[in-house]
Amino acid sequence: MVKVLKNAEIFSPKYLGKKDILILNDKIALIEKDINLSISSMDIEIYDFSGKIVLPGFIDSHVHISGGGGEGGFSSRTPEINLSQLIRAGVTTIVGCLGTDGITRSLENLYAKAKALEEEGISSFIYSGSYAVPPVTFTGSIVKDFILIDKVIGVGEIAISDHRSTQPTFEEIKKIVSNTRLGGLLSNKAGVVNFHVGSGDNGIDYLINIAKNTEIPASVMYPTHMNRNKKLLYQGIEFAKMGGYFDLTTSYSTEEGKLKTIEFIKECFENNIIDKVTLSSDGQGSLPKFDSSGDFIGLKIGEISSLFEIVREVVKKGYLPLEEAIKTITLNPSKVLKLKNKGQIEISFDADLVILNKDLEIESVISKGIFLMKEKKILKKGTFE
Ligand code: FWO
Ligand code: ZN
Repeated sequence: MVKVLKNAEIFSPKYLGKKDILILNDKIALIEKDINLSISSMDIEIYDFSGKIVLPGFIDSHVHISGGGGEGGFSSRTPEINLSQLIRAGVTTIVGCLGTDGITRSLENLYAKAKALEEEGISSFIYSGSYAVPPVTFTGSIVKDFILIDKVIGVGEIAISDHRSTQPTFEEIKKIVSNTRLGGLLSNKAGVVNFHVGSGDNGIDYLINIAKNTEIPASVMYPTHMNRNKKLLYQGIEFAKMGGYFDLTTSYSTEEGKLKTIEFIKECFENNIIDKVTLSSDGQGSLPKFDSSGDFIGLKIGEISSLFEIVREVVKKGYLPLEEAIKTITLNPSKVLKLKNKGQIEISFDADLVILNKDLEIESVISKGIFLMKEKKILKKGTFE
């Protein structure tokens, strides 16, 4: 299967100018001006993308693909994600996770959903564990999970500084981080702990302590929801300066929350640490609200569409140039998660591409060389959609 995408403005994320892209099966084979193949025996699909922008397919490192929620009782358990939601959001690679409810949500079910999404055409990975410590695992051991379960690339989302956590001790957290480090090395995978950071005063103190006082590199620890408040953002910037990455959640329950996230991304750029920042959607996760006495007052659901929505707003406001802003959902997560062949428009990389129109709206999506959406029309639906 051979495709030539012609005349698009390419952001790899680095701006490559207007070039053609040759796709052979599921890989990017050539990026050059005026690619002309005259092998008549082959049926070559040629697409003219003049006036369009091509980006690497988006990587969302924190999605409750098999559902989440539950903080408001059984009827507040959120539904699993559908393939078309992912496609419309331009997400071609996801990492699935469990959250608050690691009891009625099983790792086996998370794994099956990740396999289903892979069968339906995108690239999927999962975190072992859930909020709780000790973490739920497939095999009874974090290290074994990395070695035996191919899709396991990390452990998460492990909750700290949150009333819904198991109030883990520093020793317990050190054990999880060290086992994850070892598991990642032995299985030749990222080996990161995706930490759910709540609004508690201690923030990511544990992580900064581990990075400062043990042999474990900061890059093993990957805290998310770091845009929950200003104090956390500044801890994240401190952590990035120690070599760590940190993640901001794009789903929001209020307009003011959305604007805060956009301002925080600008602040990261101005602090010259945007290369250590990723965005993730928390799609299908719950966004619960509790009152001052800790009583549940309601919840909304995370939207995977917020991932690029936030990036688009940051660019439209002129806070970051497109090639810098899209790093947060392509190149940067591919580095944290050590996803070879993902996150860039490069020769021999997977042909995962998002095509935007001039107004930066997602028009077409290609995953592993296959069109899943063309001119806003979904070409591949989930089995039961
Ligand atoms: C965040 C996922 C939160 C689930 O703090 O952690 O609750 O298990 O589905 N969501 N608990 C949302 C904020 C970052 C806005 C989760 C949720
Ligand atoms: Zn979370």
